[in-house]
Order: sequence, then C-alpha cells, then structure tokens
Amino acid sequence: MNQVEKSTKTARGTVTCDNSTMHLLKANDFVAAAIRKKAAAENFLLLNITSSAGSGKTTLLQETARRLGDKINMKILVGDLETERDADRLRSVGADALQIVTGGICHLEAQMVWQAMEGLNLEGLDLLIVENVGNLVCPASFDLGEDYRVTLIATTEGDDKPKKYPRMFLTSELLLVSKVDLIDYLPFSIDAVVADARDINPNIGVIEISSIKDIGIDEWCNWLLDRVAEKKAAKKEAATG
Ligand SMILES: Nc1nc2c(ncn2[C@@H]2O[C@H](COP(=O)(O)OP(=O)(O)OP(=O)(O)O)[C@@H](O)[C@H]2O)c(=O)[nH]1
Ligand SMILES: [Mg+2]
Repeated sequence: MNQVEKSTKTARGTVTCDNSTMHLLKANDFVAAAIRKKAAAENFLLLNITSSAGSGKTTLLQETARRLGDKINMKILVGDLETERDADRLRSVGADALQIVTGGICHLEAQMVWQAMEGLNLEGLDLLIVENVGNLVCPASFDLGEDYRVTLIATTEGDDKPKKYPRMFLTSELLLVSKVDLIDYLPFSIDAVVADARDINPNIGVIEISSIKDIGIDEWCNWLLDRVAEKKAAKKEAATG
C-alpha cells in the first residue's frame, strides 16, 4: 500500500515523511522536550555532534576531554550501530563516556538518550555531549533535546556535501570543517563548503579544525566554554528575575 506523504513540524523544522515516520518523529519530539526540560533543571548544556562516518567526531572529543576534563564537569554519550569502541577510546583519555549501541538503527533517538541519561549522575554536570551515529541523513530529523547541534565535515569527504544533505546543515548551529591538516593533498575548497552551508543556513558558525595537528581546537574549546557559561548565566538571571 502506498503511504501518503505528509509534512510534520518538529522542533528542528518541517520534515516530509510517511504516516508511521510522522508518528515516530512526534513521539521523539515529546521525549526531546522532556530532555530539554531536564537539562534546564539540572543546569547543563547539551550538544549533539553529527557528521558522516569517520569525519573525526571521537578524535575531537578525545582532544576536548583532554583539554577541558579538569576545567568543567563533562560527560559523553556515544552512539554506534555496534561495539563499545568509541566509548573505550573516550574512556582511555579519562572521559566519563557511555556507549549507546543502536543495534542497526542509523541514528540516535531521544528515547535512547533519555534512557542513557538515567544511568548518569547528572549532579553538578556542566556539559553533556552526545556523539551521534555517523551519517548526514537520519540523525538530521531526530531532535535529542540539544541546545546546539554541531556538524563536522572532513576535507576527506568532498566539498559537495552541504547541498546534497541540506537538512543537517539547516539544523546545525556550528559547522566544524575537520582534518584541515590534509587540505594541501585534497581537491577540497573550504570556501565552497562554507558558501554552500551558509546558502542553506546563513547563521551557521564555522571553525576549521585539525584534532591531530592542533588547529582550531582552542577556538572550539572556547566556544564550548562560552556556551556553558551563557546557559548558566541565563538560568541565574531567570532565578533572580
Ligand atoms: N588527518 C587527520 N585525521 C584525523 C583527524 N581527526 C580524526 N582523524 C582520523 O580519522 C579517522 C576517523 O576518526 P574518528 O574520530 O573515529 O571519526 P568518527 O567521526 O568518530 O567516526 P564514527 O564514529 O565511525 O562516525 C581516524 O583514523 C582518525 O585518526 C584530523 O584532524 N586529521
Ligand atoms: Mg566516533
């Protein structure tokens, strides 16, 4: 039987989908709203890190944990179809990381994050980072209750991606162009990627990074610390009226 295509409004824009996906997204948004409420009540910042497979998310988070581990209280949830490998890598640098194994599902859903959060001590937490499953398609439609969505695009994956996978760039606040240490060896134009991404989303921020050559990592860490401080200040202001 043919499914009738419909549009549904989610917290991160309108998605065109069939009936069953629409129900799934509505249920997802319900849990995402509960996560957002919990993060506000517990006063921590929640980030959703997305990208194609292998763009450098875990390597960046290892470097982030090394630098910020003794400055703020941060925890990481990491989603993959199989294995604990990413969580093991993060724990190897001292990060408090928990693996979510999706068992074949190509994205994280809010319910998975909610369940994983139940296994975390949230007291005194400043920052919870969720590393999503590596792909630019399905994770774009699932709100996880995040304050910010950050998307990596690596110099190794081609500079045509923003226009081919626009929803991810439309729904992200920050674009990290990763593996810029390889730029001299690849036919990849950072200017073209940034122009295409901003054509889709004029407000998207951009930082060029290399986690292994220490390019842009200070700027990224400062961006994180500023966002954490901003969220705490907003809560304080709301409390004092
Ligand atoms: N040259 C270069 N290689 C990098 C950089 N960052 C990561 N890599 C390499 O890219 C590969 C993939 O990195 P990961 O950090 O596992 O990527 P990921 O996005 O977490 O991958 P998935 O979780 O599978 O989606 C590894 O071999 C890293 O060593 C970088 O800044 N420069
Ligand atoms: Mg990873």
